Amino acid sequence: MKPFRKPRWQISENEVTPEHVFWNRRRVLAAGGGLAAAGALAGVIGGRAPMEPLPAAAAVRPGGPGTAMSPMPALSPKFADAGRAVTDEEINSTYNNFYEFGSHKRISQAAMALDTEGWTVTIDGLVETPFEIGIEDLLAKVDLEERIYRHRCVEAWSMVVPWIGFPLHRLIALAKPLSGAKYLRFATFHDPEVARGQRQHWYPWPYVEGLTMAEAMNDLALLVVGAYGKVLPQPFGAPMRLHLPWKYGFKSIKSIKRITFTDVRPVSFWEELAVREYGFWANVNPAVDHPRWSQARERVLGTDETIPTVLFNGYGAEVAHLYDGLEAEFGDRVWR
Ligand SMILES: Nc1nc2c(c(=O)[nH]1)N[C@H]1C(S)=C(S)[C@@H](COP(=O)(O)O)O[C@H]1N2
Ligand SMILES: [Mo]
Repeated sequence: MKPFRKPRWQISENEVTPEHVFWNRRRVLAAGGGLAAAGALAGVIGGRAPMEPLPAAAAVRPGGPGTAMSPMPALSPKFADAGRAVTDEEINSTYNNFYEFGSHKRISQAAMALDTEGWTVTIDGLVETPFEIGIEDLLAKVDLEERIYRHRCVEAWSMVVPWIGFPLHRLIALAKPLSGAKYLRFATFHDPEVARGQRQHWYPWPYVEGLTMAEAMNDLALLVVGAYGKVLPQPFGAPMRLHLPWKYGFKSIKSIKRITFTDVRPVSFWEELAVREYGFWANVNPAVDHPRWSQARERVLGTDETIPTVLFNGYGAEVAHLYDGLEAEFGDRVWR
């Protein structure tokens, strides 16, 4: 996914806080006990003057990204087995697409700079009443479950991930969309100070993705807040991302800040960059090649294997009906 050459002046990743420093800060906070102690430490370590009052959210957040999910949600019987081995966590967390932090795979350290404390998501557009909600408050309104999903990137590699999350239709129920709402538009943050990839101004930041209402209501569409038994770590798209296992990976937007219900089909980040190569539907289909490479097979991360790619990434029984008759209107666009 590289329509542009990386310029020579691109900032190197090692200017960002090393991972071990970050994790130590989290551990100190967790061990700090009382809120006052945690607050004082956060003030000092975070570089804030000790006198300055801390925002409440920073002091009371029980577990930051990467801490154990507690209580651990139950494994969904329907998605307990993806038919292939779960990808090793270490491999998965050091091979990521997260262009906000660089247009390459080794963004995991840089992404640690993303501060998710006090993170809110705005729900707006064609809904009864627009609102902004904190992640903790949102999680108090839904039931979490663990689901093991296959993931197929448009770049012809794949992995298997034990996600923790809740169906997107639960959030849609909370949002109470109006009858005119036909699409959901998802957008991430825009903070070039922290996300240095966003200084690459030729990209159309923020990252945007979209779904039809019918796709979003499908039970497979998962809002993800954890992985591998942990609160979702930053490289995976903390604090909340989408996962759509039947579509190419770029549809599964990370670090969501805003969900807008609309009657206009959203134009996604990749569609805007290269409309011939990446479109709105992007359903996995081994028979329709990317303009620059075959989609017939996929490289399985963590193994030496390539395996045949399967229509809808093997989730056709759940989602194929959503696309009945669509090829007549959109042709191959349904598949990229
Ligand atoms: N915000 C944002 N979301 C994103 C991306 C991105 O660059 N930015 N990359 C996408 C792509 S191409 C893929 S394959 C998956 C990768 O998810 P992973 O890093 O957890 O494997 O995230 C998707 N979501
Ligand atoms: Mo991807």
